[in-house]
Amino acid sequence: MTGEAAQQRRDDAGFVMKNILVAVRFFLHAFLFLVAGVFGILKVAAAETILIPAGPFIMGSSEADIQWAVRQFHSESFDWYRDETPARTVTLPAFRIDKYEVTVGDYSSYLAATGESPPREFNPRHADRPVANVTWRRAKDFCRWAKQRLPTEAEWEKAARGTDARRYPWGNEPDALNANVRGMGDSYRNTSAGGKFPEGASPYGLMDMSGNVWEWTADWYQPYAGNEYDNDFYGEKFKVIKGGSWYSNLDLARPAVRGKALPDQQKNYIGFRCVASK
Ligand SMILES: [Ca+2]
Ligand SMILES: [Ca+2]
Repeated sequence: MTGEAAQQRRDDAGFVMKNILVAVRFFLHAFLFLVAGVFGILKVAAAETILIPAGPFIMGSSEADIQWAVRQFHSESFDWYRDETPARTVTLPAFRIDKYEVTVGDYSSYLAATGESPPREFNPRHADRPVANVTWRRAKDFCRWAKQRLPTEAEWEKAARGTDARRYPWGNEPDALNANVRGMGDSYRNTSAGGKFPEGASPYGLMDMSGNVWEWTADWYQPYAGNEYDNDFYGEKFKVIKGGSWYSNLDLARPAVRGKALPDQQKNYIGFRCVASK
């Protein structure tokens, strides 16, 4: 073999080797991309949910409950609480509800997948904090994309209070250290990452049902069956929001409270979580 032929063969071998490496690298990248994509989808599709069993619970506030609230929070008027009455038994089929409020990270995945524009003040670096500044429609669209839906007011309240008519997710006492509410006593001036208040968990183990962000429900602000209170705000104008926020006091963080917001409102204290029928 001449020196030239040997050189040619080495060059050929090098060429083949280089092509194999390029192909391997290509397939490796394709594989990693696929894995990342699958996990990205799974991460959202598999947001941690909790089963709420079928059965009755007590929804709303009794006269004794609102008398307690007026005394406890030195409120000027019983009228603030009339829409929560009467307390009554509501029976629901089983459903699954998100353990946490929908986060900025969850919403980033949604934006990447759909090409929707981000809500106001959206900061992807706060991935584990609840997303806020979303209209009711946007919240609804997110839940549909995640193959879920917004909770009804009744579903939300049962998930928050359980079946024993307690005033808060954790019990009856208004403990300011169990939720991210107004002020820095709980260490957070604004929203906090989901699950920072394990002592404030609901009987089913849901996090941040009191405080952090108010949460959109599917329902219009309508009078409860048996509610005699004359209220101009009832009707198909406001959607009910639940749980109070980092901007609310502990009175508003009671799960029986019926907050209300216009469906197109975007507030830095309103977010949401999703449910699915069992
Ligand atoms: Ca706070
Ligand atoms: Ca909340």
